[in-house]
Amino acid sequence: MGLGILKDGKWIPERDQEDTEGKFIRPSTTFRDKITADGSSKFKAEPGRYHLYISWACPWACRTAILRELKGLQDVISMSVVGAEIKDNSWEFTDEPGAIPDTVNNAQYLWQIYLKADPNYSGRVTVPVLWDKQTSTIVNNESREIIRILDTEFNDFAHQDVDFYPKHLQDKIDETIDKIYQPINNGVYRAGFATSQTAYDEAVTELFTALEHWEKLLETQRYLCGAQITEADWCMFTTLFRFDAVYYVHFKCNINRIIDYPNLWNYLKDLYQYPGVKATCNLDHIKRHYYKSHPKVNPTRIVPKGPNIDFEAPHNRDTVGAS
Ligand SMILES: N[C@@H](CCC(=O)N[C@@H](CS)C(=O)NCC(=O)O)C(=O)O
Repeated sequence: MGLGILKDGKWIPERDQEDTEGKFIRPSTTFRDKITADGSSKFKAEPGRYHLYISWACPWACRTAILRELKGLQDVISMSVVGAEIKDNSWEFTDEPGAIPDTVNNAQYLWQIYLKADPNYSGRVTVPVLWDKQTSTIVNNESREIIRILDTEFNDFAHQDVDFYPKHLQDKIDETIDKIYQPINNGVYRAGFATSQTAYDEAVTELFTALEHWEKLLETQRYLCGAQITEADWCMFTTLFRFDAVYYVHFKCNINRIIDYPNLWNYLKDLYQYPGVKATCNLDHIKRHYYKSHPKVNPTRIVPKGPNIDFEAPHNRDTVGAS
């Protein structure tokens, strides 16, 4: 059993690994439309029109759940949550704790949603998915674009004072999201899914070089782009939150743990304790997903008991960068 794929509208339970010389290459996503506040795209921001499909396990999907929560869009954009494990039919709607069934399309498997949007679809079936109930299609399945849509286009229906993409920091936020993507967000996957020593060595070295860089920077500023919390921090958060419980062991990212870096660890607790974030953090789904869904990486599919990590412990970040 491995990860499946849709080919010309047909579900194939096992796909060839996308790799070259043992390197994991993440293919780009295919639904890239935008929702706009003024309706200048075909998709106008309206309450009740859109639905978000996520997994609590997935760091990309959880970014979008965080933005939905923190912008106060829970009653504006509805949401389904798939079960933790990827099996022969990939992401599935189940009745396990934490999952939320698909009441919009009544699908059993996420690939059915992709086929509803495009009956001949070929490609990976990934979360997150932003769905338009009005035209019955997928608007977008790229987390970075979905968070931007939620952050900037739904302001008529969102908390008024919450903006993670403030005008004066926009270039810096985009640069930072770019900068952490390859070495950190995707870096843990490049290390974990590498099938050659060289590819693994390269990924893990880049990952820890990047972590050291941010560790140093966070000595003097509270957040990645300065004193203000932004989208870039939420992009970093979902990777750091999974790190010690999953990536350190399962993906062999074991040079250091996040709790070994004083600034990154306090920063992680700071973000976790931001009001609303906890509701999007489900370590049970996270651990079961990773350890049970990648039999090539963990053939016994045993889920480790630990580690115990106290994300509620006090942090020192309110004093950092205060002049
Ligand atoms: N670039 C995408 C990546 C999404 C992605 O790869 N999601 C993973 C879960 S962590 C997935 O659904 N994988 C299923 C598969 O590859 O078949 C994004 O940021 O939204």
